[in-house]
Amino acid sequence: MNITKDCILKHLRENRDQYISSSVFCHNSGISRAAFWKQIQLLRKEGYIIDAREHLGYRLEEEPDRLDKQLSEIKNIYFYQTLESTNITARMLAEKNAENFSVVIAEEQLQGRGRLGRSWDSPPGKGLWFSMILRPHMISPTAAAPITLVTAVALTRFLREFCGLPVKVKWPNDLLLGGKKLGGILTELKGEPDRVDYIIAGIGLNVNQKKNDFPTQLIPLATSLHLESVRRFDRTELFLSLRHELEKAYRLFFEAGFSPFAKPWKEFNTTLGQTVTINWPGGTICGTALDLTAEGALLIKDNQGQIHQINYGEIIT
Ligand code: BT5
Repeated sequence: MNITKDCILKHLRENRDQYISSSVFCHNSGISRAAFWKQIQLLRKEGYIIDAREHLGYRLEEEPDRLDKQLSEIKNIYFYQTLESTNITARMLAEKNAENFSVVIAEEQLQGRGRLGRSWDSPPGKGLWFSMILRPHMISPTAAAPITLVTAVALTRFLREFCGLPVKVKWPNDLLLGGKKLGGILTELKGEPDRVDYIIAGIGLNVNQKKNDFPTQLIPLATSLHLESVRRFDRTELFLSLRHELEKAYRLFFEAGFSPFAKPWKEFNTTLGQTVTINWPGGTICGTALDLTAEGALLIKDNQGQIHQINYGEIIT
């Protein structure tokens, strides 16, 4: 605990609408100007926006958004400040028999992962980065394959209904808003050929980022709920609602299969009807995305008129 920093923060908070004089504060508290300045820098590093004006002093403009620490008191929620990747920690916990529907959430990921070795930008205080552990009873990996689409439907439906935003899904794992990437899903599975041991459903959702919070190369590609709505979202509340919706969707999927999700997926998707190039385990295929089967496979009609059923893969154009 840093008492000097906490005292400065308290003083800034108590005088939120005005500038505080560093010389008066230093005189009253007996700390040096250099120490004061160092603590201001530390607070800024933690995400506090503090304006400094010559002759006026310092004013607190914005506090960092933090996930509520009380999350860690909720059963089956594993809350961390910083992790390499919530999917990695979830897998470790799954190996140690963590319960079905346990969730690992981190304020920040240092090596957030996308698919195929790509990375996922996961700064603190801006988004939701979490992974749910699923332990379906007696289901084969093939039957579990549409879990990414189920996740996309549950997230999209919730964001549409409760945030009023026209979120869309791009096969198989992208959430789009205003044509840019709002979120992504990374599903990993451990099992035998005939039986799933556990599934890790990793979800990354951009929530309160402003444009310049994204790395330069992502600015033209990525968006957040805030950027598309000008609202700021309470990430703790959003996370708890999403967790509830996801759990409900997974229960239905493991009970009834993919068919209840096919209709909403078709309603939300941007893929059907498009000419696409897809990399899949059978190679690369160009054609038109015709339909989604009741089992969640994508039907592609290639340029020779042959129809292919694709369960896994990725659209490259
Ligand atoms: C994904 O991969 O979209 C899956 C992302 C899953 C992230 C979650 S966070 C919690 C859990 N723990 C993890 O370690 N991961 C999961 P993919 O389709 O491969 O997309 C990756 C590409 O998206 C990158 O190559 C970038 O171009 C772009 N990207 C990276 N970070 C982004 C962000 N924050 N917002 C939008 N696009 C991003």
